[in-house]
Amino acid sequence: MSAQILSPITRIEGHLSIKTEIIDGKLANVQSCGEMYRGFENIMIDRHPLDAARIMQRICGVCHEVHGIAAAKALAQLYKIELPQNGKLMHDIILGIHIIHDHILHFYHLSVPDYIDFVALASYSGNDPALKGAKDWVKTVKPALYAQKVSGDYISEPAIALPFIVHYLEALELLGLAASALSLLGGKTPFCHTIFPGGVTTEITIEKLAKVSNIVDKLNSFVIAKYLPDVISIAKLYPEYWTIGSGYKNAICYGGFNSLGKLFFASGVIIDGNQTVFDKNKIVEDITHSYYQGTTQSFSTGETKPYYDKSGAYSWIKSPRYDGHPMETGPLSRIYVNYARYEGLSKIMFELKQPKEALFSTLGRHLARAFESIILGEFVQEALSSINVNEPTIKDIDMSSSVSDTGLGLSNAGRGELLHFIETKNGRVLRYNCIVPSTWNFSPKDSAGKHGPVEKALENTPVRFEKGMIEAGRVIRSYDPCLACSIH
Ligand code: NFE
Repeated sequence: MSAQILSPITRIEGHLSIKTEIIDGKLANVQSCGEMYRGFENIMIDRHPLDAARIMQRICGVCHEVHGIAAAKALAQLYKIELPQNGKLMHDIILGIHIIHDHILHFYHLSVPDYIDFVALASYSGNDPALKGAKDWVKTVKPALYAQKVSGDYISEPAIALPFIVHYLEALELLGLAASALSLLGGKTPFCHTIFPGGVTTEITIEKLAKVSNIVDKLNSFVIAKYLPDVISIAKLYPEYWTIGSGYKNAICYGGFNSLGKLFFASGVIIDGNQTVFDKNKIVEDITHSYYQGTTQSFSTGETKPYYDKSGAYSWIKSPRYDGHPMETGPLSRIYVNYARYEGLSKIMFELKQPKEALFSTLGRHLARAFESIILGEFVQEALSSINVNEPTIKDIDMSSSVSDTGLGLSNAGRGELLHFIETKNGRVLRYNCIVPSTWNFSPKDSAGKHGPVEKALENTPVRFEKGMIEAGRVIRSYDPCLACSIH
């Protein structure tokens, strides 16, 4: 069959199109195309380094805090400062709440509509005010929501579908609460303005901590009682997705959430099933098929020079590679690298009759995300109770320092591992580089002709419905794509 373009890919952040063929009923020759140029790294050039913690948050309206914190880490190294314990805890707490928020949003609002038919609402005749309200709203204000979806094997039996829709609505309320917790700690959200290299400028009081802890309790209860069981239900309803969307089975984790002084995420790398030690110097950005001048560059010397007419290029996303390998990153990569420590997860996999390796799949990514939400929820509560309100939350920086040096921030984000690198000369930025989770996942081919991770995961996906849109959509959205971030 001739090439076709799946576009727009909806319910994601930013602009992604997928070029593919369907050969023998399967997707083939897949290309992941990031469709716009942004240039945030170039915006930083010649600015004051501290601008990074503000400006780089604007890369994304979804994961703003994570860029603020990764920038803060790079700047802390640049200025050679050690954060006070409260500062370290606050960065991890903000990051943790943000990631739980993102995971709930991703599952209920961006992914459940791939599996559950919201038309089930039309047959609802009960008295639940939320469902009645949703039914009336959809019918009178947004009837298109009933009609506009790609063809597929959705579940529409009310007994199965309605609980998902109830949780979808509950999750909307919780996202508002999570955002208010982030505002209490971050000054506002999106774009928390209290995040600084030395910690946070937030005034911390017992009352504030209690309010945040109360919200985190609600998030944790929802995640344990509804989110995880709902993911398991989807897994039982669509077991074929344990093998669809597997990808390379390579994973990268930078480690993180160490502010409590004990191991949370250890760093590590899985290549072809073998675990090895993570070495940041093995990360490069290949730009052979990206619209930029050049071929391959190190994260510490590379540049971002747009070149739209470049022969062979098909995406504005670069291709990060680790020791030459395309790597998947995300909750799955963090959980997989640390799997030996998660008895609870191996029990779930045992009950689902799936081997650990099956986590590399469309369903595995959802399960890893739900599981990560549970362990991060526990972490955040412990971190909140470890804050000493009588101690400082920030270490000051000499803003007039004309530093000439480099700083590297290796951090975590909802969609995977995040790197910010800064180089300065006489107190001004010479070079800024970000390697972002969705850049790893949605990268185009490299100079060796190896597909990016999502391209690889889509290859051979069986197609039963129109253009393969629903099958491709499920695989793509299991990565929780953010194209705004991946291009930055
Ligand atoms: Ni725009 Fe982001 C996260 C970062 S992208 S959402 O999480 O960094 O992958």
